[in-house]
Amino acid sequence: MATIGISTEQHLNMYRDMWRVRKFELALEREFKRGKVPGMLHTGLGQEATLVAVAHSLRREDGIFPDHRCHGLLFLKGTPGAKIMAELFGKATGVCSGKGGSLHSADVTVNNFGDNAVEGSFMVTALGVGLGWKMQGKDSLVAVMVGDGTAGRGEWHESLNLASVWKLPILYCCVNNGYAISTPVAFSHATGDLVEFATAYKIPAVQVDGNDLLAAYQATQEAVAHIRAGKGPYFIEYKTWRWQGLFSGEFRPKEEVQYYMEEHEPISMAKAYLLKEGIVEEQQLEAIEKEVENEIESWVQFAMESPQPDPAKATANVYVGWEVESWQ
Ligand SMILES: Cc1ncc(C[n+]2csc(CCOP(=O)(O)OP(=O)(O)O)c2C)c(N)n1
Ligand SMILES: [Mg+2]
Repeated sequence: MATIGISTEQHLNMYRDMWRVRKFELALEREFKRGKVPGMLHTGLGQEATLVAVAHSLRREDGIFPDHRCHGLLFLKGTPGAKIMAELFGKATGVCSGKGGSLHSADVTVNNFGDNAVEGSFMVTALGVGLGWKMQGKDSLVAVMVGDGTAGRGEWHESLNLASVWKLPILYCCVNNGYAISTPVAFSHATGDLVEFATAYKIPAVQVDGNDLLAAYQATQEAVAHIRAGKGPYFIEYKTWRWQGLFSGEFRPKEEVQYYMEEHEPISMAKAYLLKEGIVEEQQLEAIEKEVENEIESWVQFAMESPQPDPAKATANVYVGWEVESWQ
């Protein structure tokens, strides 16, 4: 049985990928607390439906600029998951030889152009990629993953403006999880509905429930079709919620926490839909969850057993003109 033009296989693939993102982040958080993952950790927990909707709407040759909650998107884009896990562990087998970590991992083989610790800065870099591809006549697009907090940055506005003027193939994926660190969206922006910024710059824009997998997927599909037809950029505001604060401790009202973690939790919502529509049996979904558990733990195992990077290669691939080694 298929709904909104989605085959049963596609439903199951998306469901599986939501679990992959969830279990990847849970395993990472566990190992972070054990001191195995260096640096800071921001997870995409709670935002799985948005990440999967975007990943399943892109082709391998499309570009991504992932933000700090997009570990899941890094492997859903095509980089082997074990190499992403190893990268976050800072190991030599990581996709950037352990030098990129969470915030600077890139993989040009799948057109993942990497994150940047300066929020919003890659929004202008994305203009360059989009302009280049447009000039070359490619029908690829570049997806930019940005949080709500980034809407206060100058680059946000410069990027939306020029993308609109030049009709660039950019998909703005605004992940509005309600807070930047602990500041509610409406406290720091002129509007709490960030689509309004895009509309002001004459970019087609929609707001969608980012915890509702099918709603998010359908909106992303429409956006992608618009961009591939050469009509210029598109902006989607995915309304979602992150499980994690930026630091330990809960600052949000307990009713809100309960709502998003129990009643409006993306994986339970997807599961309820699949069962209600009779698309799959419950045992099939349970089997998927178990398979994913094993897959993710094998990535953790790989990362644990991998060697630390060679200090002699610390500067390789970091500065132009210095020793160059292959990333692969
Ligand atoms: C220019 C800049 N200012 C501040 C920071 C520190 N910082 C890291 S994450 C973050 C909050 C970002 O909020 P949002 O974009 O809503 O993303 P979320 O963490 O909620 O997913 C801030 C302020 C930064 N990385 N870059
Ligand atoms: Mg936010």
